[in-house]
Amino acid sequence: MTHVSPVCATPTEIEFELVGNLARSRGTTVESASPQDLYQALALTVRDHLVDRYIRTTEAHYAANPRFVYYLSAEYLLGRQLGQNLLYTGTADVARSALEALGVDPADVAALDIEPGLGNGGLGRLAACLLDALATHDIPAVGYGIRYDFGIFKQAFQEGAQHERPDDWAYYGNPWEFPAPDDQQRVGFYGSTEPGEGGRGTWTPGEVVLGEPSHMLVPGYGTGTVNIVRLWRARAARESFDLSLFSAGQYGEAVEAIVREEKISKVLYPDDSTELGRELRLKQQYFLVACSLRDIIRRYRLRNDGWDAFADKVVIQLNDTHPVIAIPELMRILVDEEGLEWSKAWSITQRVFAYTCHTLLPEALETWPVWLLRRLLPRHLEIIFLINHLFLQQVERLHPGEPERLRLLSIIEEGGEQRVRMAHLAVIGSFAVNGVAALHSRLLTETTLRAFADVLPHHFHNVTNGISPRRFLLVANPGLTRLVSQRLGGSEWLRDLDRLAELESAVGDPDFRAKWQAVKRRNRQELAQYALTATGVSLDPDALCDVMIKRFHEYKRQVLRVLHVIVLYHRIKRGDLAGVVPRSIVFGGKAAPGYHAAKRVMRLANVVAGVVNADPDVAPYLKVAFLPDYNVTRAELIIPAADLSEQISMAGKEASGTSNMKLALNGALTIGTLDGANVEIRDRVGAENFFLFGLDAADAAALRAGPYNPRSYYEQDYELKAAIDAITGGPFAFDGGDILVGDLLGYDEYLTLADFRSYTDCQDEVARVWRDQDEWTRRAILNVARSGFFSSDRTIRDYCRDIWRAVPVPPKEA
Ligand code: 26W
Repeated sequence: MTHVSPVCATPTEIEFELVGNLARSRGTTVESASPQDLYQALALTVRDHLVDRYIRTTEAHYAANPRFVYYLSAEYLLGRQLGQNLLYTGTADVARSALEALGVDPADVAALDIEPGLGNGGLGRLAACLLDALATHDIPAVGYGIRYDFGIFKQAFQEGAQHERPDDWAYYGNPWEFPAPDDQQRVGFYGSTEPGEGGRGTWTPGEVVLGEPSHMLVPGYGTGTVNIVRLWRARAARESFDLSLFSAGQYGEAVEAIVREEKISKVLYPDDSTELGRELRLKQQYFLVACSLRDIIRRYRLRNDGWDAFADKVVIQLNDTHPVIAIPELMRILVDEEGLEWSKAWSITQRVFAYTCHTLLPEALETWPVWLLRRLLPRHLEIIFLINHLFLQQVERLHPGEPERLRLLSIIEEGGEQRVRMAHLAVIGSFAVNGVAALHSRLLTETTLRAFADVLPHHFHNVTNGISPRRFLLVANPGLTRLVSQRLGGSEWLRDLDRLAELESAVGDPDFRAKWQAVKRRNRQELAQYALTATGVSLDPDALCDVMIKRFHEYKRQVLRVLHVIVLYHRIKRGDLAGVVPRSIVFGGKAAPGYHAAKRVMRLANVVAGVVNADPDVAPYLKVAFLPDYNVTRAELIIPAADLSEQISMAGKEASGTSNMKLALNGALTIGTLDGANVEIRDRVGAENFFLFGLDAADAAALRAGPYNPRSYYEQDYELKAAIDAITGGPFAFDGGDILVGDLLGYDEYLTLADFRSYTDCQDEVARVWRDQDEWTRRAILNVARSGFFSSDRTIRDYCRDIWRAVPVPPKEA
């Protein structure tokens, strides 16, 4: 393993570079620089320290002509870049001193750093954590994505209801980005096809849009490797501006084509796990795929000829179904444009793609209407039909006379409007399919993709998700990072997270536990300060910090969390304090703008927060802070302060979860169901250090399948009844509360009421353990010590070994 020593820059050198960048790129001086000037100049200064490494990385890659991993993802949540890049280049301390010497508060500059919010939630942040680990382990890799002008909306609350504002994240420019207009691509849409021989065809698109790339640097930690993430932005061709219309005074019409074409990368779809099926979304997907495949081929051709080596030099990981149209696109390029035989092209294609599924929810499995594909991508539809036909023929030969099997496997969903099932296309067109946690991978083969597990048993893998310890410890939690480094002697553990196991011996050390508690308390204090300015809620830094941060979705059951908060409120009001400890309840998360049921839960959480926080009787015991606009930056503030991690989805619904890992690695104990990666977290940290409650996936599925009567739980549980009644008629009534309660009592799709008692009793156990701070701290330390497995480095090792067959190519030392 190479280890790169931090660059030898002194405060004076950094100051010199900064002042130089202020002059050359901003045309100003320290005296007259605006805060934005200082931020941009500092960003360029830090960036300069990565560029040498990037160039050396590309040289090493060129020389080795290695197998490359290409990660195709419609979403990336990279988080802020400044703090990370200062730490990765070892310039954090010198930069701070340099700014101070110039009379500038480093915090003011850091606060201006942008967060590219180019994703919705777990899937997007996972992509960023994987890129970080790829670079850290010197794996030749490029991430491909879309450079949305507007990222995930900014969230604010008005009377407790979510309001969405556009996120023009790069309004003042993005200093971390390198444009590469020379690598522009042309992407066709619509038009018509002509049939040819042997499965070949010719497509004449009716519209052509340009894709212009830029890239951001993805540095590895403790190594010289710097990879890139290449993001595509749609640009209209010059001819799209109609000068004659303009001259005739028809200004709007003159730019109509430009607006239409550039719309493709205008905005991220803010829908998490709900299928929308809009034409623009499919356009985005094909735009990403067409540009990226062309770029991959361009890169391949820099060192290789012909197609024989393609599948050895290229592996393309499809991040969920969003980029799956890449499969027919590669077939189209190989067969129609390159003139390869269908079977040869198919064998290359199948050896190039691998597919990760991130969900179990049926409504999140993308399907596209056949009519829409026929209109937008007519040639791709023909290819999909041919792929399907040949595949079903093969199945028919192996299992003759089983039409039901064919119906289940077919890429085309029949009955009603014909639709293309993108997950089926993904499985058939790739050499490996993986789920994102052990339970999820098993359930995929037993339920969602069961028919395929029968015919393609060797296709299926599990690769449990992981998180970057650099982002979520080094950057987010400097206090804990320092403490661990002191104990372990140096910071090498940040590249080898299994070494956290050495903390086990510290559990019995009262001095270490005291330091641990002091770090937590300081982090809670910082969170409290932020919560006060952002929401006006004052949190007690000594109270149990009880955190639920994730997208709002019914299956995640934020409503269960709120019901328990109401229970606590009622207990405190009636003086029943036996099971009560002071708690700060923290929520963070966005709901898809059109997802009304999730928005009602959000509204309820805010209504409860308002009542609870205004009541002096409960103030010593309970505060509720719903921090608006949850994003990576906010996560970095909340997670280090957390003591309790709420992972309470209905078992069998959460594919993996990753906030569960982030929180455990920051010393929070989990209260959770046996869902997603919770199962593996509990296996590793030990059942005695995990608060387990609720139905497991099998029991939940069985209960859901039979007659289920949520009302009986309501009628038989006094505290549950009181909590729900307080929403319909009591202090927590709000516009929409009746619908929420009606849903719960009438159908309760996610078995909230069935799990309520078990959850509430488990929370009593949480309170009991919290009273014994030494015991709590022991358990927290053990959670951290035993969570090394959840590093994205391990995830990358698994992918490299089981799926990608990729090996490190370290650059030469500087
Ligand atoms: C078609 C609309 C749509 C949009 C987003 C469908 C599906 C999605 C994603 C698959 C949703 C997502 O982010 N899934 C999450 O992926 C994480 C990373 O693997 C997991 O940890 C979460 O459990 C899973 O919900």
